[in-house]
Formats: sequence, C-alpha cells, structure tokens
Amino acid sequence: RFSTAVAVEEPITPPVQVHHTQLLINGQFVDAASGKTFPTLDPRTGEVIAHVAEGDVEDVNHAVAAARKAFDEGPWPKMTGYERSRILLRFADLIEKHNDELAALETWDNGKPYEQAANAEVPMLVRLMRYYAGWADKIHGLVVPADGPHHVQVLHEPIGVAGQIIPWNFPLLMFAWKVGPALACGNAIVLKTAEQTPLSALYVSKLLHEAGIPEGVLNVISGFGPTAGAALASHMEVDKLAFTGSTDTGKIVLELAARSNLKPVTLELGGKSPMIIMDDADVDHAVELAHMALFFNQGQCCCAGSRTFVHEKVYDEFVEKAKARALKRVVGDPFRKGVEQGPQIDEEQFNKIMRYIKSGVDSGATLQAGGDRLGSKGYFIQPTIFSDVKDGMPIAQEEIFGPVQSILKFSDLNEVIQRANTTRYGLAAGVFTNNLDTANTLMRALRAGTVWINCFDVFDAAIPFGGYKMSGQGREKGIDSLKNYLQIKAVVTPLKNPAW
Ligand code: TXE
Repeated sequence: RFSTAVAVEEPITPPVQVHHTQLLINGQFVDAASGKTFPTLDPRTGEVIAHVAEGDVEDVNHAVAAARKAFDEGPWPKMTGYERSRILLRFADLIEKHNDELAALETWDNGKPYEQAANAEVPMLVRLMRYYAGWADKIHGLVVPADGPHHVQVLHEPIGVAGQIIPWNFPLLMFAWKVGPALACGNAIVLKTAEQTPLSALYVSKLLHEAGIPEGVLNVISGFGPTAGAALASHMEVDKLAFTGSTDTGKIVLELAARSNLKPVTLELGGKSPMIIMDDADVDHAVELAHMALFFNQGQCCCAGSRTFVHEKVYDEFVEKAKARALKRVVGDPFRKGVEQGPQIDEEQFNKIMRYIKSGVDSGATLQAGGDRLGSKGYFIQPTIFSDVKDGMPIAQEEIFGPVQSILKFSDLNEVIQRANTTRYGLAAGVFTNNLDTANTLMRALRAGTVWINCFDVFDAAIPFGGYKMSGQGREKGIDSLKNYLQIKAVVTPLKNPAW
C-alpha cells in the first residue's frame, strides 16, 4: 500500500551542534535548581540528542521573580516603542543570519523536513518579528468624548509578566506567536517550551539577548507540563497566561489560572477542521490542497483539514486521486532533499496515531493507502487514507494529529454545513468551489476561526488565528494579538472650562 519507502537506517548527520541546554533566567544560562536534566530525542531514531536542564517549581519562581523585576523596575516597559522596535528588528536580522542553523536544530529536535524549516518556518519567524517590531511604536490609547465636563483618556499599558506555554509541533512559530506581541507591548515573559522540543527556543532566545533585550525580559524554562507548566499557570505573580496545546490541558491551565490569581488566559487548542470539496471544484487542485492540508508537518497541525468532505458527484474520482497522491508522498530522513514527510514527534504520538488507524479499520472505514509504520527505527508512519468514513467514527470526531486522511461523502450544501459544524471544535475550515454563492454561504455558515477558500494553511503575520468552541479563546497574530498583552486604563479629569 505504500511504495515510496525511504526508511531511515543511516540518519544523516545534522549540520548543527547543540550549544544551549540550560534554562535561561535573568539573561543567564543556568542549571535547574534541582540539578536534574531530561533527554531530548531525535524522532528519526529515538536516540538522545542532548540532556537538557529540567525546570520545576523553584526555577519557575526564579524566572518569574526575574521577569517581575524586569517589568516593575524597567527599563523595558519604560523604553520608547521605537527603542523596543529597534531591538526586535535587530533580533529579526540575527535570526535571518542564523537561518540554517536554526532550521537544522528544529529538524533534528522535531523531525520536520529541513527544507520546510529553512524555507518557511524560520523565514516566517523573521517576518513575525518584523511585523511586531512594526507595532511596537504604534500602540497607543485614545481620547473619548464623555457626557459631562470631563476629559477622558484611555491608556493602553503592558499587562505585566506573561506566562507562555508552547507545544512541540511548530516550536519556533509558537515561540514567535507568543513572544512577538508580548514584547511589542512592553511585557516581560516566562516561556515554557514543550518537553519534546526545547532546543530551538534556547538558541533563538540567546539571539534576542545579542540584539539587546534587557536581562529578565525573556526567561525560558525547559521542563514538563504538570511540574513547570502548572507552576507557571498557577503563579500568583504572573499577570497573563497564553497556552497552545491540547484541549484537555487547556482546561487544566484555565482552571489553574482561575484558582490562583484569575490571570486572563488565551488558549489555542485542538481542531477537527472540515475541508469541503464541492462538485464544481477542480478535482486535481482540490486533491493537492486537501493532501497538503492534512499531511503538512506530518499531520501535526492544530488546523489540519482532518475531515475531507467530498461531494458525491466527484467522490470516487477524488478518492482515487487522493490515494495516488498519498502513495507518491516522499517519507524519509527529514534532512534528505526532496523529503516531504519526516517522523512523528515521539513514541506517544506515534502510538496514538497507530491506535486511530486500527480504530478506523475496526469501525469499518476503507483503508485505501498506508496504515502501517515505515521502517523499523524512529517514528515514521505511512501516509494513510481512509474512505467511507462516517461522522460517528472516532477518526472523524477526535484529533488524530498524524498523517491520516479521512474522506467523507456528502450530497448537498445544507447537509454538509450541518455535518461540518457538528464537532466540539471550531478552529479552521477549507472550502473548494468555483461558485461564488456557495463560497459566500459556506464562509458565513461555518463556525470556525479561519475559513480558507480555494486555499489552505495560508498564514500571515497580519491574519488573526484562533478557535471557536473548544478550539480555544482569543486570537493570535494580527492586531487582535496585541489586545492579549495590554491592560486598559481609563483616566478621567474634570474640565474647568468645558467650552474648550
Ligand atoms: O499536549 P499538551 P501533548 C494535541 C494533539 C496531541 C495532543 C497531546 O492532539 O496529540 O494534543 O499532545 C504543557 N500544566 N495538540 O501531550 O499536554 C506541555 O508541557 C501546564 C494540539 O503534547 O497539551 C507542553 O508544553 N502545562 C496542539 C504543552 O502543554 C502543561 C499542539 C502542550 O502539551 C500541563 C500540541 C499542565 N498540567 C498537541 N500538561 C495545537 N493546538 O497545535 C502539559 N502541559
């Protein structure tokens, strides 16, 4: 069922070395207070890349104290927006200069194809930093007219110390989505990376210090969720929490925030995004986009188009072509040129995906392609396609987060709207049609934070991203992301002479 087997027996040596494995607190790389470390693994082989300091409650306390001092005493929040902007621009230049090392580190720790990391992810990080540098000197409040003789100003102030918890699927982009707006607004940060991918954030944070960020403004803790992550979410001195990860963990951090100091929380959680292919769509184009929408990043995208709804008139043709495309997908060592798909992040995710593949077969979906692991080393999975998928099957309901495409059949517009919306998630949706009325109807009817029409996965620094329903709260990127990191203060003074 899968022909392009380029399993990894002899992994290519990554063109980079690991320089930073300690915690970054108050501008210094330090060991964990406990002296403990944990291994970060190469998903191509399961072998250890490096041992990394394991942050826990005490380290989070130190990092929050450093961030508190950097915020309360300055100079960062008191600097002009222009000064902050210049540091962010220098940071972007340094990232650009170190593009290839960063991409290699990302590929090594995460398993994503090097070409994608080097040509898309790191350049996007640069773009995001320049975008937020552009905002730093344009954030301001307003003067509002009020009844009565009063002068009313609304000040926009940085919110304080931001706690940020990120996942492993896009370590550098998640870093940028969190750190960019927080820094542009003048906040201090304690960021906890995912335990699977601690390396690239440490490297890039060192560059931010080279660019001139004052010490204590960005602190980076490597470590696990229930220890370091929970300590950050429940910290009384953290003023705001931003989280990206699973819906279940999102609920936990929201509760921790509520039980501690009621810090406001933004959440970017899971998804089960529909891809709707109408009968007038160009099938070849739709197959390619639907393929990319699901398989990109080994299927490890919160917005993956993981329910492919295809109109009955083009269903059989679509399934045949989707299968042919999956069979051609090049899976192998992510450092090899031309590889489209690397390994899954770790054994836990690998096992979860294999369980879903079995569940698809057991519940009666038709396995068209793939269905098995690839090779005997690491966490490679064959690009897998199920047709005849029914709405109630677990593979159509739950987030698989792997290279498994589920194709469902529909016959009319109202039916597909209702079925597409019957999910607890609402992160994104894709629509393929050449009919303007159909596109307009779907775009308004779909309950999702992003609707891509005749495209998918178009990410731009200026486009807001976030979910309806259990896919999250709040928006990241774009102008909306700044609101997460600002406090609003109303200032009222009486006017002696209202005529003026
Ligand atoms: O997620 P977790 P996991 C989904 C995807 C995946 C599943 C599980 O379906 O298969 O989640 O992945 C930290 N207090 N997504 O286990 O646990 C953790 O250390 C505070 C979708 O990796 O949510 C990491 O930094 N923090 C998603 C981060 O939360 C805690 C991306 C994410 O881990 C914590 C990743 C706790 N008690 C997975 N427990 C997306 N939206 O893109 C864990 N963490």
